[in-house]
Amino acid sequence: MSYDMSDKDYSKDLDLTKLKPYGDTMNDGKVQLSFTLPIKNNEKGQEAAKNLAKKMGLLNPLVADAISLENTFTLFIIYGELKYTVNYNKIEVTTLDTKTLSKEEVESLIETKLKRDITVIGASTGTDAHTVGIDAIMNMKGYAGHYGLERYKHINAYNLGSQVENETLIQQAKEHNADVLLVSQTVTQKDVHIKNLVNLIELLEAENLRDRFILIVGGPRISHELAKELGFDAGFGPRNYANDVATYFTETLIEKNKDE
Ligand code: B12
Repeated sequence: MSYDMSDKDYSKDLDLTKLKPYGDTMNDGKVQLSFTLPIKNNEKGQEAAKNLAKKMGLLNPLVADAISLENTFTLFIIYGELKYTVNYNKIEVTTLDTKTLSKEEVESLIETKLKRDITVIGASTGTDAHTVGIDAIMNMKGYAGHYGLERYKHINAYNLGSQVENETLIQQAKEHNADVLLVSQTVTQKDVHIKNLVNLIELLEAENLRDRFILIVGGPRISHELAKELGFDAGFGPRNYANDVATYFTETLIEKNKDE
Protein backbone atom coordinates (compact mmCIF):
# COMPACT_ATOMS: atom_id res chain seq x y z
CA MET A 1 0.00 0.00 0.00
CA SER A 2 1.37 3.45 -0.87
CA TYR A 3 1.62 6.16 1.76
CA ASP A 4 -1.08 8.79 1.23
CA MET A 5 0.15 12.33 1.98
CA SER A 6 -2.55 14.15 0.03
CA ASP A 7 -4.66 15.46 2.89
CA LYS A 8 -1.91 16.20 5.40
CA ASP A 9 -1.87 19.52 7.12
CA TYR A 10 1.75 20.41 7.81
CA SER A 11 1.08 23.47 9.88
CA LYS A 12 2.10 22.88 13.51
CA ASP A 13 -0.08 25.76 14.70
CA LEU A 14 -3.42 25.16 16.35
CA ASP A 15 -6.20 26.42 14.09
CA LEU A 16 -9.59 26.04 15.79
CA THR A 17 -11.39 26.46 12.48
CA LYS A 18 -9.75 23.22 11.33
CA LEU A 19 -9.66 21.12 14.48
CA LYS A 20 -8.15 17.63 14.19
CA PRO A 21 -7.26 14.85 16.65
CA TYR A 22 -3.84 15.14 18.30
CA GLY A 23 -1.46 12.17 18.50
CA ASP A 24 1.99 13.49 19.25
CA THR A 25 2.19 16.44 16.86
CA MET A 26 -0.32 19.23 16.30
CA ASN A 27 -2.62 18.49 13.34
CA ASP A 28 -1.34 14.93 12.81
CA GLY A 29 -4.95 13.69 13.06
CA LYS A 30 -3.89 10.42 14.71
CA VAL A 31 -6.74 8.22 15.97
CA GLN A 32 -7.27 4.69 17.17
CA LEU A 33 -10.53 2.91 16.51
CA SER A 34 -11.91 -0.55 17.07
CA PHE A 35 -14.68 -2.54 15.43
CA THR A 36 -15.70 -6.13 14.89
CA LEU A 37 -16.27 -7.73 11.50
CA PRO A 38 -18.18 -10.99 11.00
CA ILE A 39 -15.27 -12.58 9.10
CA LYS A 40 -12.25 -14.81 9.70
CA ASN A 41 -9.04 -13.35 11.11
CA ASN A 42 -6.69 -13.57 8.10
CA GLU A 43 -4.95 -11.24 5.61
CA LYS A 44 -8.06 -10.78 3.52
CA GLY A 45 -10.02 -9.84 6.63
CA GLN A 46 -7.35 -7.30 7.63
CA GLU A 47 -7.43 -5.74 4.16
CA ALA A 48 -11.23 -5.44 4.43
CA ALA A 49 -10.83 -3.67 7.80
CA LYS A 50 -8.27 -1.24 6.32
CA ASN A 51 -10.56 -0.48 3.38
CA LEU A 52 -13.42 0.29 5.72
CA ALA A 53 -11.15 2.56 7.77
CA LYS A 54 -10.21 4.45 4.60
CA LYS A 55 -13.89 4.90 3.79
CA MET A 56 -14.31 6.41 7.27
CA GLY A 57 -11.73 9.06 6.34
CA LEU A 58 -8.55 7.54 7.78
CA LEU A 59 -5.34 7.95 5.82
CA ASN A 60 -2.70 5.22 6.04
CA PRO A 61 -4.69 2.83 8.22
CA LEU A 62 -2.65 0.26 10.11
CA VAL A 63 -4.08 -2.87 11.72
CA ALA A 64 -2.47 -2.63 15.16
CA ASP A 65 -4.24 -5.75 16.36
CA ALA A 66 -6.67 -8.34 15.05
CA ILE A 67 -8.20 -10.62 17.64
CA SER A 68 -10.28 -13.70 16.77
CA LEU A 69 -13.47 -13.55 18.84
CA GLU A 70 -14.65 -16.90 17.54
CA ASN A 71 -14.26 -18.69 14.24
CA THR A 72 -16.01 -16.10 12.09
CA PHE A 73 -15.73 -12.85 14.07
CA THR A 74 -12.64 -10.64 14.40
CA LEU A 75 -12.04 -7.54 16.51
CA PHE A 76 -9.79 -5.01 14.75
CA ILE A 77 -7.78 -2.21 16.37
CA ILE A 78 -6.83 0.31 13.70
CA TYR A 79 -4.48 3.30 13.82
CA GLY A 80 -4.76 6.01 11.20
CA GLU A 81 -4.76 9.71 10.42
CA LEU A 82 -8.12 11.40 10.17
CA LYS A 83 -8.36 13.63 7.13
CA TYR A 84 -11.49 15.48 8.25
CA THR A 85 -11.57 18.59 10.41
CA VAL A 86 -14.30 20.54 12.23
CA ASN A 87 -14.70 24.25 12.79
CA TYR A 88 -14.65 24.45 16.58
CA ASN A 89 -15.71 28.11 16.55
CA LYS A 90 -19.00 27.25 14.88
CA ILE A 91 -19.98 24.47 17.28
CA GLU A 92 -23.06 25.15 19.40
CA VAL A 93 -24.20 23.04 22.34
CA THR A 94 -27.08 23.19 24.77
CA THR A 95 -25.69 23.02 28.29
CA LEU A 96 -26.84 23.76 31.80
CA ASP A 97 -25.44 27.03 33.08
CA THR A 98 -25.73 26.25 36.78
CA LYS A 99 -22.66 26.57 38.98
CA THR A 100 -22.59 23.42 41.10
CA LEU A 101 -22.96 23.98 44.84
CA SER A 102 -21.72 21.72 47.63
CA LYS A 103 -24.11 19.54 49.66
CA GLU A 104 -24.01 22.05 52.52
CA GLU A 105 -24.67 25.00 50.18
CA VAL A 106 -27.67 23.19 48.67
CA GLU A 107 -29.04 22.42 52.14
CA SER A 108 -28.68 26.03 53.20
CA LEU A 109 -30.35 27.25 49.97
CA ILE A 110 -33.35 25.00 50.63
CA GLU A 111 -33.53 26.22 54.22
CA THR A 112 -33.25 29.93 53.50
CA LYS A 113 -34.86 30.37 50.08
CA LEU A 114 -37.28 27.50 49.47
CA LYS A 115 -38.24 27.06 53.13
CA ARG A 116 -39.74 23.59 52.68
CA ASP A 117 -38.49 20.05 52.06
CA ILE A 118 -38.03 18.67 48.53
CA THR A 119 -39.31 15.20 47.58
CA VAL A 120 -37.34 13.36 44.94
CA ILE A 121 -38.24 10.00 43.43
CA GLY A 122 -35.81 8.06 41.26
CA ALA A 123 -35.56 4.83 39.29
CA SER A 124 -33.82 3.04 36.50
CA THR A 125 -36.81 2.51 34.24
CA GLY A 126 -38.17 0.15 31.61
CA THR A 127 -36.16 -3.03 31.08
CA ASP A 128 -32.97 -1.35 32.31
CA ALA A 129 -31.43 -3.37 35.16
CA HIS A 130 -28.46 -1.06 35.81
CA THR A 131 -28.75 0.37 39.32
CA VAL A 132 -25.25 1.69 39.98
CA GLY A 133 -25.91 5.07 38.30
CA ILE A 134 -29.12 5.91 40.16
CA ASP A 135 -27.60 4.56 43.41
CA ALA A 136 -24.58 6.83 42.90
CA ILE A 137 -26.92 9.82 42.84
CA MET A 138 -29.38 8.76 45.53
CA ASN A 139 -27.86 6.34 48.03
CA MET A 140 -26.68 7.55 51.42
CA LYS A 141 -23.04 6.68 50.74
CA GLY A 142 -23.01 8.32 47.32
CA TYR A 143 -20.22 7.94 44.79
CA ALA A 144 -16.68 9.20 44.22
CA GLY A 145 -16.68 11.27 47.40
CA HIS A 146 -20.08 12.87 46.80
CA TYR A 147 -22.77 11.85 49.27
CA GLY A 148 -26.10 10.81 47.72
CA LEU A 149 -29.41 12.63 48.06
CA GLU A 150 -30.61 10.35 50.88
CA ARG A 151 -28.04 12.04 53.11
CA TYR A 152 -29.18 15.60 52.37
CA LYS A 153 -31.08 17.56 54.99
CA HIS A 154 -34.45 18.78 53.65
CA ILE A 155 -34.52 16.23 50.79
CA ASN A 156 -36.81 13.21 50.99
CA ALA A 157 -35.28 10.76 48.52
CA TYR A 158 -37.07 7.60 47.35
CA ASN A 159 -35.03 5.23 45.19
CA LEU A 160 -37.30 2.67 43.52
CA GLY A 161 -34.40 0.63 42.06
CA SER A 162 -34.27 -0.83 38.56
CA GLN A 163 -36.69 -2.19 35.94
CA VAL A 164 -39.40 0.13 37.16
CA GLU A 165 -42.27 0.63 34.71
CA ASN A 166 -43.01 4.25 33.78
CA GLU A 167 -46.57 3.75 35.05
CA THR A 168 -45.23 2.70 38.48
CA LEU A 169 -42.85 5.65 38.63
CA ILE A 170 -45.72 8.06 37.92
CA GLN A 171 -48.02 6.40 40.44
CA GLN A 172 -45.31 6.53 43.14
CA ALA A 173 -44.56 10.16 42.27
CA LYS A 174 -48.21 11.03 42.80
CA GLU A 175 -48.42 9.06 46.05
CA HIS A 176 -45.35 10.77 47.51
CA ASN A 177 -46.33 14.14 46.09
CA ALA A 178 -42.88 14.35 44.48
CA ASP A 179 -41.33 17.56 43.22
CA VAL A 180 -38.63 15.88 41.13
CA LEU A 181 -38.45 12.68 39.04
CA LEU A 182 -34.98 11.23 38.46
CA VAL A 183 -34.76 8.67 35.66
CA SER A 184 -31.63 6.64 34.95
CA GLN A 185 -30.99 4.99 31.57
CA THR A 186 -27.89 2.95 30.80
CA VAL A 187 -28.80 0.59 27.96
CA THR A 188 -29.04 2.40 24.63
CA GLN A 189 -29.03 -0.58 22.28
CA LYS A 190 -31.54 -0.14 19.44
CA ASP A 191 -32.45 3.24 21.00
CA VAL A 192 -34.47 1.55 23.74
CA HIS A 193 -33.75 4.53 26.04
CA ILE A 194 -35.32 6.98 23.59
CA LYS A 195 -38.52 4.92 23.31
CA ASN A 196 -38.74 4.54 27.06
CA LEU A 197 -38.09 8.21 27.82
CA VAL A 198 -40.58 9.40 25.20
CA ASN A 199 -43.15 6.97 26.64
CA LEU A 200 -42.74 8.56 30.09
CA ILE A 201 -43.38 12.03 28.68
CA GLU A 202 -46.45 10.78 26.78
CA LEU A 203 -47.90 9.11 29.87
CA LEU A 204 -47.38 12.27 31.93
CA GLU A 205 -48.93 14.44 29.24
CA ALA A 206 -51.93 12.10 28.95
CA GLU A 207 -52.60 12.63 32.67
CA ASN A 208 -51.90 16.36 32.44
CA LEU A 209 -49.02 15.93 34.86
CA ARG A 210 -46.02 17.00 32.76
CA ASP A 211 -45.65 20.40 34.44
CA ARG A 212 -46.26 19.12 37.94
CA PHE A 213 -42.76 17.58 38.19
CA ILE A 214 -39.21 18.59 37.39
CA LEU A 215 -38.17 15.80 35.04
CA ILE A 216 -34.51 14.82 34.96
CA VAL A 217 -32.74 11.98 33.14
CA GLY A 218 -29.19 10.74 33.59
CA GLY A 219 -26.88 8.03 32.34
CA PRO A 220 -23.59 7.37 30.58
CA ARG A 221 -24.91 8.32 27.14
CA ILE A 222 -27.29 11.10 28.20
CA SER A 223 -26.58 14.76 27.44
CA HIS A 224 -28.50 17.85 28.44
CA GLU A 225 -29.18 18.46 24.76
CA LEU A 226 -30.75 15.02 24.24
CA ALA A 227 -32.83 15.38 27.41
CA LYS A 228 -34.24 18.72 26.21
CA GLU A 229 -34.99 17.29 22.78
CA LEU A 230 -37.03 14.49 24.36
CA GLY A 231 -39.04 16.88 26.55
CA PHE A 232 -37.16 16.58 29.87
CA ASP A 233 -36.07 19.60 31.89
CA ALA A 234 -32.45 18.52 32.20
CA GLY A 235 -30.01 15.72 31.42
CA PHE A 236 -26.86 14.64 33.28
CA GLY A 237 -24.13 12.42 31.84
CA PRO A 238 -20.96 10.89 33.28
CA ARG A 239 -18.96 12.76 35.95
CA ASN A 240 -22.11 14.26 37.45
CA TYR A 241 -22.96 13.66 41.08
CA ALA A 242 -25.73 14.25 43.63
CA ASN A 243 -24.73 17.86 44.30
CA ASP A 244 -24.83 18.70 40.55
CA VAL A 245 -28.41 17.54 40.17
CA ALA A 246 -29.45 18.84 43.61
CA THR A 247 -28.15 22.32 42.71
CA TYR A 248 -30.18 22.22 39.51
CA PHE A 249 -33.52 21.11 40.96
CA THR A 250 -33.24 23.32 44.07
CA GLU A 251 -32.56 26.45 42.02
CA THR A 252 -35.33 25.50 39.56
CA LEU A 253 -37.85 25.02 42.37
CA ILE A 254 -36.90 28.38 43.89
CA GLU A 255 -37.42 30.05 40.50
CA LYS A 256 -40.75 28.25 40.05
CA ASN A 257 -41.85 29.47 43.49
CA LYS A 258 -41.13 33.08 42.50
CA ASP A 259 -43.40 32.73 39.44
CA GLU A 260 -46.32 31.28 41.41
C1 B12 B 1 -22.31 -3.36 35.99
C2 B12 B 1 -22.87 -3.56 34.60
C3 B12 B 1 -23.94 -4.46 34.45
C4 B12 B 1 -24.60 -5.18 35.62
C5 B12 B 1 -25.55 -4.18 36.32
C6 B12 B 1 -25.64 -4.46 37.81
C7 B12 B 1 -26.33 -3.37 38.51
N1 B12 B 1 -26.90 -3.71 39.63
O1 B12 B 1 -26.36 -2.21 38.09
C8 B12 B 1 -25.32 -6.35 34.90
C9 B12 B 1 -24.40 -7.55 34.86
C10 B12 B 1 -26.66 -6.76 35.48
C11 B12 B 1 -25.45 -5.80 33.48
C12 B12 B 1 -26.36 -6.29 32.57
C13 B12 B 1 -26.41 -5.87 31.24
N2 B12 B 1 -25.58 -4.99 30.64
CO1 B12 B 1 -24.29 -3.90 31.60
N3 B12 B 1 -22.79 -3.01 32.27
C14 B12 B 1 -22.32 -2.87 33.47
C15 B12 B 1 -21.04 -2.00 33.44
C16 B12 B 1 -19.84 -2.96 33.54
C17 B12 B 1 -20.90 -0.92 34.50
C18 B12 B 1 -22.09 0.07 34.60
C19 B12 B 1 -21.90 0.86 35.87
O2 B12 B 1 -22.27 0.39 36.93
N4 B12 B 1 -21.27 2.06 35.79
C20 B12 B 1 -20.95 2.91 36.96
C21 B12 B 1 -22.00 4.03 37.15
C22 B12 B 1 -21.67 4.83 38.42
O3 B12 B 1 -21.87 4.89 36.05
P1 B12 B 1 -23.13 5.48 35.27
O4 B12 B 1 -24.23 4.50 35.19
O5 B12 B 1 -22.66 6.12 34.02
O6 B12 B 1 -23.67 6.63 36.27
C23 B12 B 1 -23.07 7.92 36.38
C24 B12 B 1 -23.63 8.94 35.37
O7 B12 B 1 -24.01 8.40 34.13
C25 B12 B 1 -24.77 9.59 36.11
N5 B12 B 1 -26.10 9.00 36.13
C26 B12 B 1 -26.53 7.75 35.88
N6 B12 B 1 -27.86 7.67 36.05
C27 B12 B 1 -28.29 8.89 36.44
C28 B12 B 1 -29.56 9.38 36.75
C29 B12 B 1 -29.70 10.72 37.12
C30 B12 B 1 -31.06 11.24 37.43
C31 B12 B 1 -28.57 11.58 37.16
C32 B12 B 1 -28.74 12.98 37.56
C33 B12 B 1 -27.30 11.09 36.85
C34 B12 B 1 -27.17 9.76 36.50
O8 B12 B 1 -24.30 9.60 37.45
C35 B12 B 1 -23.47 8.48 37.72
C36 B12 B 1 -22.30 8.97 38.55
O9 B12 B 1 -21.53 9.90 37.86
C37 B12 B 1 -21.14 -1.35 32.01
C38 B12 B 1 -19.82 -1.14 31.28
C39 B12 B 1 -19.08 0.06 31.82
N7 B12 B 1 -17.83 -0.16 32.14
O10 B12 B 1 -19.64 1.13 31.94
C40 B12 B 1 -22.00 -2.38 31.24
C41 B12 B 1 -22.91 -1.88 30.13
C42 B12 B 1 -23.63 -0.64 30.60
N8 B12 B 1 -23.87 -2.98 30.01
C43 B12 B 1 -24.24 -3.21 28.78
C44 B12 B 1 -25.12 -4.23 28.35
C45 B12 B 1 -25.30 -4.40 26.87
C46 B12 B 1 -25.78 -5.04 29.27
C47 B12 B 1 -26.76 -6.17 28.94
C48 B12 B 1 -27.78 -5.84 27.83
C49 B12 B 1 -25.91 -7.41 28.60
C50 B12 B 1 -26.72 -8.59 28.12
N9 B12 B 1 -26.61 -8.85 26.82
O11 B12 B 1 -27.41 -9.19 28.89
C51 B12 B 1 -27.45 -6.40 30.30
C52 B12 B 1 -28.71 -5.55 30.39
C53 B12 B 1 -29.60 -5.99 31.44
C54 B12 B 1 -30.78 -5.07 31.49
N10 B12 B 1 -31.98 -5.61 31.36
O12 B12 B 1 -30.63 -3.86 31.66
C55 B12 B 1 -23.57 -2.24 27.82
C56 B12 B 1 -24.54 -1.16 27.34
C57 B12 B 1 -24.34 -0.86 25.87
C58 B12 B 1 -25.36 0.12 25.39
N11 B12 B 1 -24.89 1.26 24.92
O13 B12 B 1 -26.53 -0.11 25.44
C59 B12 B 1 -22.34 -1.75 28.66
C60 B12 B 1 -21.86 -0.34 28.31
C61 B12 B 1 -21.22 -2.79 28.43
C62 B12 B 1 -20.71 -2.79 27.00
N12 B12 B 1 -19.61 -2.14 26.71
O14 B12 B 1 -21.29 -3.39 26.14
N13 B12 B 1 -24.55 -4.80 33.27
